[in-house]
Amino acid sequence: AELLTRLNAAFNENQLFVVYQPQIELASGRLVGMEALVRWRREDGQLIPPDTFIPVAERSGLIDALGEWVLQTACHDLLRLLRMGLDPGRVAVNVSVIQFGGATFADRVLATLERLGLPPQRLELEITESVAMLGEDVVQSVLARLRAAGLSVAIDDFGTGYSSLAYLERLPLDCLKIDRAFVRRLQQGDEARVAELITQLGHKLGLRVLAEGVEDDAVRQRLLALGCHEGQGFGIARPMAFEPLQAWLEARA
Ligand code: G
Ligand code: G
Ligand code: MN
Ligand code: NA
Repeated sequence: AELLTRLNAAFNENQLFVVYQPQIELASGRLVGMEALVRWRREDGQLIPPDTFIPVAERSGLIDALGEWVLQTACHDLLRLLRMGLDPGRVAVNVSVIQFGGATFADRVLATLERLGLPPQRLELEITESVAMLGEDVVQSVLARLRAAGLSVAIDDFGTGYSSLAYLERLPLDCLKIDRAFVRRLQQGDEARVAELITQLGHKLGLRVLAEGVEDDAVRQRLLALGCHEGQGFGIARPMAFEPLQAWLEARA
């Protein structure tokens, strides 16, 4: 409860900000997108990790406003970059299960894009398996509606949740994100079997496969050999605030 009070205050006092981590096509190195990640810096300078405060926001209902703010911020920042002549591809925004509960979620996402004049193809939503697992008609119809409008949908942290594979065929999806726990094993020169299996599963289902936690070039090469399409991680670029991201994009242009 104390954390929630502070989070509410932080939200109202603009102590939250969004950083962006580039996502590339592994074969070519071409930038295809960036993931928006929320950050909380307290007045004393300390960073609170989202793993700590997102669950609190989810339990309290603050996640609706917070998630909406992240989405708006991410779309605004993308538009600013495009107006500077910088093209980061799409922006991928994490969406919590709770946000899907609101019947107006899809409307508000589409209204935001329209108001900013951003093509829906510029936005990807990352949902976790637990969201997908709801498997409810609601989730399915929200995703279908957004995809019909041109958005893409990624399953985040794939392979770590309490998931059944059944929803993979039911839900309209575009991308599987291999959790970095499986990618880390490639780095240790260890078993590649789970990462390989997820990649093949993605191929079978006609989905893009994006690996998280690509920390060096050796891992990138191993993922490429497995047939994984895209990646993000410290070995490519760290999550960056707007100005460093702008500089990073300018240096590549
Ligand atoms: O950036 P970091 O690795 O610390 O993120 C930790 C977790 O927090 C990740 O699983 C990520 O999906 C989640 N997260 C980051 N930003 C957001 C956000 O804006 N909304 C939601 N729902 N989750 C987020
Ligand atoms: O949404 P998701 O749970 O995937 O959040 C991504 C998180 O992973 C971010 O908080 C980001 O800071 C972190 N991250 C990104 N790249 C790497 C990496 O290469 N290694 C590790 N250990 N963490 C990473
Ligand atoms: Mn994510
Ligand atoms: Na993840």
